[in-house]
Amino acid sequence: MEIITVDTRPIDGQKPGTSGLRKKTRTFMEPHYLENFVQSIFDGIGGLKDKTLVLGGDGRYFNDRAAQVVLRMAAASGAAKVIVGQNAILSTPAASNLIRIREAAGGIILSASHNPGGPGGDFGVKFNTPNGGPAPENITAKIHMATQSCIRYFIAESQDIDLSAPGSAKLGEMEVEIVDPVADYAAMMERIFDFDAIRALFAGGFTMRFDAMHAVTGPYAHAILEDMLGAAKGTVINGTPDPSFGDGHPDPNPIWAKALMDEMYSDDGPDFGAASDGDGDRNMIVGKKAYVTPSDSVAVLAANATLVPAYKGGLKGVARSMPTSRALDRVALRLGIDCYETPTGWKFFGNLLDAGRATICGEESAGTGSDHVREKDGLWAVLFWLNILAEKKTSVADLMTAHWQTYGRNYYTRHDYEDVDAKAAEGLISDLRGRLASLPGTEAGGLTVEAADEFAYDDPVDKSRTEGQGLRITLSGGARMVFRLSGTGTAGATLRVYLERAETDPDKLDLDPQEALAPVIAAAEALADIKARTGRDGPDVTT
Ligand code: VG1
Ligand code: CO
Repeated sequence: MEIITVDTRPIDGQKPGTSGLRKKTRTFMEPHYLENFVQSIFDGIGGLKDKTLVLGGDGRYFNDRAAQVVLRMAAASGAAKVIVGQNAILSTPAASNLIRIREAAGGIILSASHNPGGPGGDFGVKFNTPNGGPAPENITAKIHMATQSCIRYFIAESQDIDLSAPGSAKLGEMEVEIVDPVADYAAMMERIFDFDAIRALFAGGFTMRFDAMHAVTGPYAHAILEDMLGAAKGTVINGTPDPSFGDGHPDPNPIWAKALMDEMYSDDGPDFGAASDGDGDRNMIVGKKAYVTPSDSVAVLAANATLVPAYKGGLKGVARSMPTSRALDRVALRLGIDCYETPTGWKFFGNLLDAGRATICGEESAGTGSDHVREKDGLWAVLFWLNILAEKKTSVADLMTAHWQTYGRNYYTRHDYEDVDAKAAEGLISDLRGRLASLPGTEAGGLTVEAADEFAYDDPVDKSRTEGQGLRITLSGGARMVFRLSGTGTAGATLRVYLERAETDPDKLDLDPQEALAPVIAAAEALADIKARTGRDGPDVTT
C-alpha cells in the first residue's frame, strides 16, 4: 500500500456547528474538501496512530464514497483498525454504542441528520469522542483550528474495500472490521426495555405505524419492531434507506411527516405512530389524534421511567436544552431530582451523563436519550413509549391528559423562519440583544416582561463557559420566548422562535397550542418585529 501526501490549502468555513460540519453535498464533493476536514479531525485529536475508529453514516448520497475516503485516510494515518457498518451504514446512536462497547478512540459519522440529502441536498461529517458522544466545544475548536492550517493530507492508494457483507479486510496494515449495523444496537435495546411486555402488547392487537422516512432507521425498525417484537408486517413504512431519502426531508415533525400525521388523525388510524430522522437520533411520537410535543415527551418518559427495567431504580437527574419547555422541570421537582439547563446540541449533555448527574436528557427538536449511549436516540424513545403503554394499558391521549392533570401543561410551539437573509436575521438578534436590559417591566402584546437575558452555560463538570446561546425573555403568567439562530443549516439563516406558556387550571389543559399561545406569539412579534425583518408573513415550519 502506498501512502500519498497531497498538498492542499486551508479551506474557509470548515467550522463544526451544532452537530458536526454540514454543507451542501456538492461542496463536500469539491476537490480536497472532505479530505481537508477529515485530516483536520485526525490532527485535532492528536493523530490516529494505533487507534481504533468507528465509521458509519446515514446512507445519504455520497455516504459510500466518503466512507472509502475516510478508510484510506485512516490507513494512511496509521490507525490500527476501523470498525465500519455494513455498506457504511450506522445510525448515530448505534455508532455511539459501538464506540463505547469497543472502547474505540472515537468515531466518524457521515450525516447531515435531518437535512435533505441527494446531490442537491446536504452532507455532513461529525466526530464523536471515546465516550461515544459528539465532540465537545474544546475539541471542535481544535479541529477547526487544524482546518485553518491544513496544507497537506495523507491518503493510501488502494481499491475500494468491499463493505457489502460483515467480515474483515485489510487496508495495508490496518484492519477493517465490517459489522452488522443493527445487531449490537438491538441487543442493547433488549437489555433496556421489557420486550416481553411490548410483545404482549402487539399480540393483543395494538397497532402501530413507524415512518423511517427512507432514512437509516428502516433496517433497525424492521428488525426490532417487526421481527423481535412481533408488530405486524407493514408497521414500518419507508423502511429502505434511499440516498435521496425518497426526495423528502427526513425530519420527523408534523410538517415533514405529514402522511403519518394524516393517518394518525384519521378515524381508523393505528393506536400509535412514530418517526425518526435521517441518522436515527430524533423521534416523533403521535397517538390516535394526539401529537405529543417533544418537550412533553421527555417529561412523560422521566415521569414514568421506573416502569422500564433499566431505570427502575430511579433517575439520577434530568437535563434539557434551554429552549426546551419547562415541562421536564415540573417532573424533576416532584421527583426531587436536579434538572439541568444546557445550550442547544447534544454535546452539552455529555459531561452530565458521564458524571452520573443526569440519566435522561431531551431537546424540543425531537431529541431524547439517556445514559445508555451518548447521543439522542430515536428508536430508544419509541421503545420507551411502547414500554410505558404496555405497562399502563392506556392510550397516548389519556396518558397525556393524566400527565397534564398531575403536573400542569406547558403549551409549546416553535416557529422556524428558514433560509432568511443572514444579515436580516443577525440584525433581528443583535437589535433585540441590545434592548434586553431595558425590557423588564415593559409590556409586550398585553404581557409584562419579567426578565430578559442572553443564555450562557457554565458546565458544572468541567467548568467551561459557553456564551451566546440564545436570547430568552420570560413574561407574566409563566410565559417565555427564546430567539436563536440555527447552527445546522447550509443556506442563509434559520431563525428559531420558541414559545411557551404554563397552564395549571384543570379546565384549560385541552386547548390548541397555537391558540393557547396567541398572546405569547403576539408578544414575540411586538418585541422582535419578525415579519418586517424577515420579510415573511409567518413561519415556514411550526412544530
Ligand atoms: C438543531 C436542533 C438541536 C439539535 C441539532 C442536531 O440545531 O435545534 O436541538 O441538537 O439540530 O440535531 P439548530 O442549531 O439547527 O437549532 V440532528 O438530529 O440534526 O443531529
Ligand atoms: Co439527527
